[in-house]
Amino acid sequence: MKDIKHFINGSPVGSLESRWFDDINPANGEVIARVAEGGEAEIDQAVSAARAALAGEWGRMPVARRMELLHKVADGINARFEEFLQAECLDTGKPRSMASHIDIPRGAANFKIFADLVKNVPTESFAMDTPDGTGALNYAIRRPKGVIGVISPWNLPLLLMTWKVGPALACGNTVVVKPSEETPHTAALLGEVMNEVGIPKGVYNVVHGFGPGSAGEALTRHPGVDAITFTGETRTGTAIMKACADGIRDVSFELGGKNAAIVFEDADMDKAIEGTLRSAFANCGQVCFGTERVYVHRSRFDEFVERLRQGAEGLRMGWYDDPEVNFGPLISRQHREKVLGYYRKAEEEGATVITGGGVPYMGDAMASGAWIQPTIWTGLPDDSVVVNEEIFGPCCHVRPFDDEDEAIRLANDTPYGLAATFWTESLGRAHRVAPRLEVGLIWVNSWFLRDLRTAFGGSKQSGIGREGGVHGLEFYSELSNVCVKL
Ligand code: NAD
Ligand code: 6OD
Repeated sequence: MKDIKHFINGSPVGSLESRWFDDINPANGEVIARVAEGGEAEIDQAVSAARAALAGEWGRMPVARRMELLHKVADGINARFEEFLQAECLDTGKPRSMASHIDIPRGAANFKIFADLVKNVPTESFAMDTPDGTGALNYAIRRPKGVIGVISPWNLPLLLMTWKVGPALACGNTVVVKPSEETPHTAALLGEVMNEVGIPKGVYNVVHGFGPGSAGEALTRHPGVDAITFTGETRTGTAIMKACADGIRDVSFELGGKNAAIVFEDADMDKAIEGTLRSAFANCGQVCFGTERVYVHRSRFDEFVERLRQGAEGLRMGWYDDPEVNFGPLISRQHREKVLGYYRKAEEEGATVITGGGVPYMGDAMASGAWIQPTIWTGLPDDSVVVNEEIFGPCCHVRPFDDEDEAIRLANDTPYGLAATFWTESLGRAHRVAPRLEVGLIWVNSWFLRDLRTAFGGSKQSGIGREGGVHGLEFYSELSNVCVKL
């Protein structure tokens, strides 16, 4: 059995208290590795290493050299592309077609894009008058914030972890990463790449484990951590924010969503169907900005529901490396129990099940996996639990609307504010509707079309702050003003 260890100060480290947990392939329930569980002691070691690295070679490194090394990290991931791909697919069960187009290439790109960005971002300067007439010059400088704690989820493990590690290192910080307990593999592999390309020891550290009472909580409470960037559930974000109140440490949060799609009467229906199939069912519905509520103009409702049903029933489930497969399992049996609870709840609340609603037959080899059917409902009241709570599974509720104002009101009627997608062929409507949606990410006639230079994050209970492009620099660096009297 393979062991996955922590990565502290450039070396693999086993569990200090002999606590290990299983890494399970959700496609067949098999244990694929034994993972070291960290707690306060391992976090303390990792934070000490990260602080020492800040004060050492990394902290003194010329920016051009730092950026060169980060490019090498991206190249190092790409050089071991197949290994990262296998690791990600085994941890998550996700189809190879998805991981090879999104997870791994974007995971690598996060190092290059943010290195290039940081190198090219200007800071402000202001010449000012002084009473003695000589004047003064103000200019801003950016300094690293320090040791950044990175807590990441399991749905896009490498991508969402490097999405934080890339800009953190580009800004000159060091990191202690707590990857999701469900997907420890690629964070460990990245440690090997860091060593291969010559990133100094202690710059990138990984401690595996769980949240409360384990490595996650220990990281958020450690006084040597200057800020926490977290992607995960809104409830977890609340706990982390409380922990960070001690020491007034900054947080950046990308949290849950209950995202709406709107299909207007003038939509190109082929595109709307194709886009909604992806936004509701890609990655088995485990994408933070995925669609769980669909509002369709009444004149196109029946046509839309029928075509979406056909599309959902055409999805191909199976083992990740089958090129025909485009639908994997949920991340775990435990998560499947949660999602199936919502499937049952939908029926209790009076839903019409258009398709799915249960567990598929996958044959003996995958009988112990976390497989679930893609599911479409109609007919639920607006105040039902299923229409209001984030499920994070392959399911959506479709409801008709009669006019633009009603569609916008329904889309905004949620405590979340992460993403919305709408489909229209009217340019005027596109620009009229977009600013009225109370979310951080708006797609018109597309979904998951993401440029890493753009702002990413949610409003309301979907997050705090924006990462991506130059926006992440506000979190990953400290801006100081220098005033020079002339
Ligand atoms: P989660 O909140 O359960 O776990 C995320 C991470 O936090 C894991 O590493 C976990 O071990 C850790 N954690 C849990 N409790 C903790 C605590 N008290 N202190 C410190 N760390 C703790 O989320 P998940 O189940 O891994 O991911 C699914 C959720 O993530 C969904 O709600 C989804 O919407 C959200 N998500 C949001 C985005 C976004 O960009 N907004 C992206 C992906 C996923
Ligand atoms: O691709 C990205 O930039 C990104 N942040 C994706 C997030 C997906 C959430 O599940």
